Amino acid sequence: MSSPPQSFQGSSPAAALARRRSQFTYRNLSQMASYNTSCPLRVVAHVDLDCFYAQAEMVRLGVAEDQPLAVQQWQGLIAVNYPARAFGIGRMCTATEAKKLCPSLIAQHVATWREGDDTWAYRPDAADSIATDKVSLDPYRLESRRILAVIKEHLPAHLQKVEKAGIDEVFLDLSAHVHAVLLERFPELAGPPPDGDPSAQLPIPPISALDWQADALVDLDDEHGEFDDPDWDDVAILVGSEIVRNIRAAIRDKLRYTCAGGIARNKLLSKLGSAHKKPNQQTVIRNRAVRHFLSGFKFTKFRNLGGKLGEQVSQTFNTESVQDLLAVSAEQLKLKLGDDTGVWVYNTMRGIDTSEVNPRTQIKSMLSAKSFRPSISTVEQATRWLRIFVADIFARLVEEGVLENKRRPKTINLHYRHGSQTRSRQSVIPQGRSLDEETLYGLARTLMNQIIQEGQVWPCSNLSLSVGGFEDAISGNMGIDSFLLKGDEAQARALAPRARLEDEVSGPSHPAEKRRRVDDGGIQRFFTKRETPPSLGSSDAVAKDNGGETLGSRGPDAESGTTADLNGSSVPVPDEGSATQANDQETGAGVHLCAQCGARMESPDALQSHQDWHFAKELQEREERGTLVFGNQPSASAASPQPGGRKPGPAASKRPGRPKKTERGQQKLSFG
Ligand code: TTP
Ligand code: CA
Ligand code: CA
Repeated sequence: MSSPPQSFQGSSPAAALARRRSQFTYRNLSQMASYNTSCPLRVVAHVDLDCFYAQAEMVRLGVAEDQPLAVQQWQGLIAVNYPARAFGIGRMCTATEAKKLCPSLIAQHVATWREGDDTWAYRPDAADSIATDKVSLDPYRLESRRILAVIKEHLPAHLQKVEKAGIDEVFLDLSAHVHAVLLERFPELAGPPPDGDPSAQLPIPPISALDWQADALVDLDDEHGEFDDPDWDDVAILVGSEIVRNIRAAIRDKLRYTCAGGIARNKLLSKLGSAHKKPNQQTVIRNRAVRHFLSGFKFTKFRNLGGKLGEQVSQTFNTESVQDLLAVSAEQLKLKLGDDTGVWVYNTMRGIDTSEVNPRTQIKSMLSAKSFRPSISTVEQATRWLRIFVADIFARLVEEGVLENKRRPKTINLHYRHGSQTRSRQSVIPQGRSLDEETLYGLARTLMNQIIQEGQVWPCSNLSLSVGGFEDAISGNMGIDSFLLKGDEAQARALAPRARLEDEVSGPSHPAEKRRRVDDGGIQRFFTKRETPPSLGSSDAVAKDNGGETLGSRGPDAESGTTADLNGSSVPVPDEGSATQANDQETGAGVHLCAQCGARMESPDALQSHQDWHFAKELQEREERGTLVFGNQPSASAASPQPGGRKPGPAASKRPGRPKKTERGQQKLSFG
């Protein structure tokens, strides 16, 4: 931090005279230190690992960097490294096709759980064992954790704000860190404002050119030129990009992973930035380049506009282009989309995003699941899978410190899918003695027996077991966010996860279970993050019982980011009745398009795996939305959002033209 500012060159006295004050104020500068999300000098970065699972396998196997490698799941590929991409291999290929394109390709199958084994393993026959194996993503979860640790190590402990936004990506709010660096490098900023007036403008930066090193710089808007003197926002973002470059180098040196970075003034832009140049590069989007950068995009590529909301906006205005939407006035947007959504879309098209980077470190819940293709039809089969789920979850609980009684879950939940119906049962995990695998298994069996006793449950197409409501076993506290709420709100916050789980119970109720409806205007609104875009439609945000079917909303109870089940058969596909849109468009050539991101898949299975992945990711996003509560505006919209692009289950996909049922409240729950 104390190194001289080599990246800056001195400004000519003439230029300095020409513009004596910065356009930013002392107040703006101090807003950086408090992570003010409207601060015009804010610096946010997004870091995303290159071809993550593929790199994890390369590191594990110690293969050369130029060796083509892909990660296989059953017959499909779920990650492809860049040397393999050069052969035209992508996620849409089958393993066989990929080998044809590149005979030297290493196609490494993911690790799997298998009945009878008490741990996951890399097995040579896994690809042919879809009926007996379940994918384990533990190896990637562990690597993800190591990478996160390196990132945190390389940021000052008291000036870091890190949000794990997925298994291979983080957002960093670097504002306070950059603020500290600025004060150190430019002592003229450290003094009090003239006359103590915080609205006074800062002196201009004593430099005329910035050295961006190897960063990709996005071109500037028309009215700006590269020779315009830099202002403090440019300097701040440059310091941010130095920090990101150092973090990337540390990840590379310590763990041998490469990643891409995006540095900009908010999450929306930094995420677009990291995707701009891959692999192993970082892109800077200066404030003066935002308009130009965004104008070339389809808005459906933006965070939160990839799913249902984006689709609705593009249908309403008959375009997907940012450029077109820029011509639409705020008034028109509000008229067509409602006030909140209209304003949100208006701002988003202009690169304005005041959503917070939310540090989340503690796991809230864990999920282990499998979709059966073909379905299973006996208690014995189901019980065997329960064993595997329990082993999977218990291993993760051990990592969470359950043996040392550091943290433990309070509830266990079993979801069961038969045709278009989902049933679920939950129970409380008895406290007071140490939790072991047999206890968990016993509870899971009891839940399963309750479901089976209802009759008409076979065949079963999906089973998923989750534990949630984690508590710190020592203090029993509810987490820092509870303390930031007052009275009733905190109470609601504490009760809500349970209320929602109960609400999911469908089918004839177990006599002991009291159904509880969560009122949209009450508890749910505290589950909304400020950043959540307003959504469309009615205000019923609760997954609703539908004559024996649930809507498949799992509530915010799936382990996020680090979930074991971000793919294929290990993730529950949503209920047929829950889909609000057709996600699988079969084209004439037998190509299957993912309606959510446009990816082309060559087989229904590949599409299924891909969409299961979207689904798991959305569960994770829902968890994010569901767990952050401080100081947020009440907005019922995303209280329990339904994943936007969820694919109907296999049964539904055989009937592509079938209209999907839309339940009250669903419309507004669905956006990417
Ligand atoms: P991504 O970050 O989307 O992709 P990637 O890291 O493989 O490649 P890139 O260099 O373009 O960032 O996803 C992270 C991991 O999530 C990926 O390595 C594997 C998994 N994944 C799936 O299992 N299925 C999917 O459909 C996608 C998109 C990702
Ligand atoms: Ca990635
Ligand atoms: Ca990613």
